[in-house]
Amino acid sequence: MYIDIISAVPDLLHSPFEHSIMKRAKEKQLLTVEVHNLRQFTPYKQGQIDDYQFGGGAGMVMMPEPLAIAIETLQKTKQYDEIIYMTPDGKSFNQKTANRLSLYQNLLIICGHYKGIDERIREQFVTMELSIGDYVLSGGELAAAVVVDAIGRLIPGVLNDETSALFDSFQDSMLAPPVYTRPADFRGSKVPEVLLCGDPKKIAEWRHNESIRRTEERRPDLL
Ligand code: 6GU
Repeated sequence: MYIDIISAVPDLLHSPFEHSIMKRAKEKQLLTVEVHNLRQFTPYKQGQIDDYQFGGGAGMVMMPEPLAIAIETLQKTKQYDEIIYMTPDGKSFNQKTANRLSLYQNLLIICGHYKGIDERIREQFVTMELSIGDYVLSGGELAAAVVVDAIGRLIPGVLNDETSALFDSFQDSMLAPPVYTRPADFRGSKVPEVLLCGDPKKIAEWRHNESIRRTEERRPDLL
């Protein structure tokens, strides 16, 4: 999969994909993330990309021309399955959307800043608008990193044990069960006996029940 990201603050997106699972996805050439500096596309002097909003009011708005040029330039080499704008007024991103997006070939993600981007870019280019929760971030970059990470690990072949994403929280609308590692006795607190019994059926049953219990307790809205 190829994910292009347009950002006014590309430095914010340099580290997130260089570690752990995202690093492996890149090494295996299953996911290529390219971050594009919006300023490189502006036709205005001194790299201007934002301006005061018509009608007055505090805060700058990202101008349409640099964004349109950036999008059109990238579209010359790729046909995007979705052009996604990261915005707090977008649709709430969840595991179901991550699953769907992980099946695509080319995605373009636009990160907004300041008061957001000119509405005409949303009308003319954007095909999907995503928010990562009901709070406001200074820009779309951290939200884009969240979305790319959630999608990236779902691309077939990225996770070592291909089944492991199947047991993630939310993958079947349930939270994951508790997990334990060595030592079996940590300062007097012991690992549940069943996990040491060696019977895969019993262990699977225990995990399933713990998932239900945890979901009822913490996220009854999911059930
Ligand atoms: Cl996608 N962008 C910004 N700026 N704030 C957010 C968000 C996105 N999702 C939640 N808050």
